[in-house]
Amino acid sequence: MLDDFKQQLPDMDPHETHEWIQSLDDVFLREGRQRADFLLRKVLKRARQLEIGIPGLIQTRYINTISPEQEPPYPGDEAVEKRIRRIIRWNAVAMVTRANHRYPGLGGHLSSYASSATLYEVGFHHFFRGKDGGQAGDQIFYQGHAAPGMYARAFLEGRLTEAHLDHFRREVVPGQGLSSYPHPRLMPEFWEFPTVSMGLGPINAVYQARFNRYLQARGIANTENSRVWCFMGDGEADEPEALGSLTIASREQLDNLVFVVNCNLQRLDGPVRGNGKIIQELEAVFRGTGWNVTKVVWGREWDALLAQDGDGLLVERMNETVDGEWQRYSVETGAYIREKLFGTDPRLLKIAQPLSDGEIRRLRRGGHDYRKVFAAYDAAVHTKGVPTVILAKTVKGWTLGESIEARNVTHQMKKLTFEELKKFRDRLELPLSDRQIEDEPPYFHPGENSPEVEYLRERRRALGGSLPRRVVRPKPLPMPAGKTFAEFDGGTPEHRQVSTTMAFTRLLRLLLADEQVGRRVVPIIPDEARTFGMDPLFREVGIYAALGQRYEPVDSKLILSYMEKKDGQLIEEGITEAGSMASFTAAGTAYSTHGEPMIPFYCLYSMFGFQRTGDLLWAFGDARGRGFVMGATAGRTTLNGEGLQHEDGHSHVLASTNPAVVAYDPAFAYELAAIVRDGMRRMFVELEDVFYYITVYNENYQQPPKPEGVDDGILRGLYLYRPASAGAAGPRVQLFGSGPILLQALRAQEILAADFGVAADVWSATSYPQLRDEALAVEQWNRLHPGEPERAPYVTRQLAGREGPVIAASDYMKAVPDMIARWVPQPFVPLGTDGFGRSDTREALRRYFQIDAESIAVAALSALARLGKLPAAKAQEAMAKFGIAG
Ligand SMILES: Cc1ncc(C[n+]2csc(CCOP(=O)(O)OP(=O)(O)O)c2C)c(N)n1
Ligand SMILES: [Mg+2]
Repeated sequence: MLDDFKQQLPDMDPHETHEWIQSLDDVFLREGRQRADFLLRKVLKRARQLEIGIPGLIQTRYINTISPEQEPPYPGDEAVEKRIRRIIRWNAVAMVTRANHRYPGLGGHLSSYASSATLYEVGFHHFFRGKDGGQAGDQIFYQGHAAPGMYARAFLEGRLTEAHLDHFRREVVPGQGLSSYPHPRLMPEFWEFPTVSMGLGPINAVYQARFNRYLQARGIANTENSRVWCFMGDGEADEPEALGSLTIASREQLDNLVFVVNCNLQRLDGPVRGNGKIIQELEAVFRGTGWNVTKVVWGREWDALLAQDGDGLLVERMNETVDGEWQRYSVETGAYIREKLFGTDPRLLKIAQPLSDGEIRRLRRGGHDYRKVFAAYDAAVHTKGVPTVILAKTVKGWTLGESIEARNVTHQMKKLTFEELKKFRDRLELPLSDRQIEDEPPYFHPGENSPEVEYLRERRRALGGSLPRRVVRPKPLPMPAGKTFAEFDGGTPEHRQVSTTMAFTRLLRLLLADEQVGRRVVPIIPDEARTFGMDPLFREVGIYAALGQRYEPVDSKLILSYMEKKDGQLIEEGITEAGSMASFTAAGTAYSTHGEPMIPFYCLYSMFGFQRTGDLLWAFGDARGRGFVMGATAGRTTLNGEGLQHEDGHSHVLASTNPAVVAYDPAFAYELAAIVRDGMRRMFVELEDVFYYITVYNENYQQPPKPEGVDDGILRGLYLYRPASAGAAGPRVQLFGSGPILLQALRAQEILAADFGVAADVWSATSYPQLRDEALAVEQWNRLHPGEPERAPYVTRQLAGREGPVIAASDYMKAVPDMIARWVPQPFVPLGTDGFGRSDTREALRRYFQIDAESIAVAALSALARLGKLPAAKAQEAMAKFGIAG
């Protein structure tokens, strides 16, 4: 108890101390708790002014942080802005209602935007900077479910037509549809940041603000005039990603970041914190992590009431009233509110007395009062050294009428009835007749030359152009010098055994040193650099650190000491795959956000990529991010000692579900180099919106030299690496191997030849997903061209005329080689690592999963026996010889 006030200093003057405490006791006894509380807060405030260093309270009272006398004058034309808001509100509702009227089941949301319209409109009119004249402007993360409001605004501005609005959620016709939520993949000239998967907007926003600083510090882009605005829901704050990375923003002093939390007290099913107070809870979290917090709880109508609250009773009542009750007040009459909120004390009733029931009902919440919102934004953009969060209290479904406003079903409402529309129209004072809205609500546009449209356009012109808007200013990069990749083509000498992870690290170092593109390379590592042998980079390129290095590192005497610096190139994220993904996203989209292509290499434990942060990787694909994800320590048996939670045998299955991914599982350093080179070409020269997933392993072996003419096969996903020796007799098989398991296939080739007289051709399968994609495309072509000669997929052509069954072994699940099974003309036997991993030696694990050389040989013999090309006894003999149980 009271530990936070503990201190070990001796009391220099106990008498004086006693006097202070005595005075407090007196106040408490004579004047009560409220007065004591008031005085203490005053004293604490004075202490702050004197910079005594008392930490701030993490929770303040349930009132606006900015008091009325501190509010700046409102700079806009309030009447015109009000009409603009009303028109946008109407059209957002009209769009969703028409869509669901015509096509029941299309869906859409009315209430999220209805509660946040003012929050956005104040931003659009007075704060959000656009992208005209080649500027990056602000980066704005819109709440996904508020998208209808953004379309309605773009319509008023003349950027979208009625035809566009009438294709809300009907996107199959190219160029016409409007996507349900912010999806750059679907509307590449409109949306920039995918947000609708709750929590991803906030975490990506934090790292976006951080990456803006990185670009600035490294002299790549001037991002001083970019501010990141993140709009999120109060329910969204439940997601771990939403609040999990707040400390980085305060630690790195990201005053270029503003969060706006739309606290309508409701999520999808019901209240966010019915028994508590979400605003107070969030305030404590944000203040506790060092953010500047501005609460916008009450609209201006409350100011006069609070001004009379000399006893602090009203504030106390506000403090103790839980959110479930506030929500209730939103749907109740003024009389009810008078009785329940003010009726607890005659003094409170007296404060409310001059107000009619109607006026009590119309006491607005802060987030609906543009003056309060403006004051909060204005304070935020003038705050230095810390990020700001604005907690704005609103009503979900505000203005939509009694049956929707603040009801628990509000989130699910997809259309308004005729009666509701009439009331809505009246409330918005729009000149639409009953007849006009009878069938379905028309869109309302006041005309090209109306004061509303002119005002809105003028404001956007002054702030640098319309938003939301995504701009790509194509800037192809030159290819890295040929020598960067050539080194890997020679292989390593026999005594030099290296893993593909080591080869990759070498390649990354060469790329970083490359004159053409080196400075654009962004290595991103979640506290795993030493595991991957990348620690030399700490010194070579430095670790990005907003504050530089304020200490002498423990290893400063070593050549490769830990080096943080303000313009460091490597991003060492610490243990956060989600944060690393968010950095990867900011870097991988910098080509559009800032017009500066960056080449991120995100190096992670492959188990903790698609599995742990699959949704962020999905959003990366949506955002059209470009870059390399390097799944290190790959393979369920190659990473052998780490057991069930580390040994990855399925990331390639998960990766194959992301349409933007180009995935490879190379065996040799020269393959890796060819793949990275091609990735550079496709993403940064040809500007394709794809990203690469490449697995690299930690098994050391001699890296062979590159055979002639295999580049095409490496990239397509399969090539013949080592055919059976010329003139080999006996039955034949085809062995596929990927990653280090290719070495097992090669050893199986020797076993089969030496012990069983079977000739095996060995292929390197660098990418089953690539083979599959091509085959699917060919298959579709054949389906749609029934009159033309059938085409054969690459994999089928490669295997045409080859003899014997195909045994495909992988350190991944059988589902990975199985991706091509349909197009393999021969009998196909996938071998893989299905099931949970476990720890043991590599040899034991590979035997256990039946992907070692002996198991591959047995699989080959068994398949030959089934084909009648060998007696079954041969396979049984092999099983007995190798101790493989039946
Ligand atoms: C990861 C994820 N889970 C669930 C959903 C489904 N969902 C959409 S909106 C919503 C409620 C949003 O509530 P809140 O964040 O408070 O936003 P509001 O609409 O109230 O502004 C939910 C659960 C989602 N979009 N993303
Ligand atoms: Mg909400």
